[in-house]
Amino acid sequence: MAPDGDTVFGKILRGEIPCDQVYGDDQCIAFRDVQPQAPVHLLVIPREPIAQLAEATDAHQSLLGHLLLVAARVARQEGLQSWRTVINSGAEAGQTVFHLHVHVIGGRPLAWPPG
Ligand code: DGP
Repeated sequence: MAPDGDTVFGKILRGEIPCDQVYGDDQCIAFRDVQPQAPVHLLVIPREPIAQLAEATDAHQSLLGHLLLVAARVARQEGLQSWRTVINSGAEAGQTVFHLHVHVIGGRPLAWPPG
């Protein structure tokens, strides 16, 4: 994360770097992950720059629900009937971009538990 809290996803939201966007509304956008881990790998991000799920508060309850509903919407839009939603919170959990995001991963069999 940059010192001012900006991230690559902030740059995407401001249109400063391109993305393959598949959905957008007043609260969030969804776009294809640049390093896909499966045939379908989308990211749903809030327009509000919450750094990680650990920093979300009760004030974000509606937004967090909206992100999950959009995740399901874009998964179905991609033709998926089964998929995985993942939110990494914190570096040890694998979070690398500190702007809250929901991964939507599918299009192949997925093993469990994850590594
Ligand atoms: P995480 O490890 O949970 O923080 O996931 C971050 C994801 O963001 C990772 O799967 C790669 C993706 N990503 C990083 N930079 C970019 C970018 O510039 N564009 C897009 N589309 N995805 C990115």
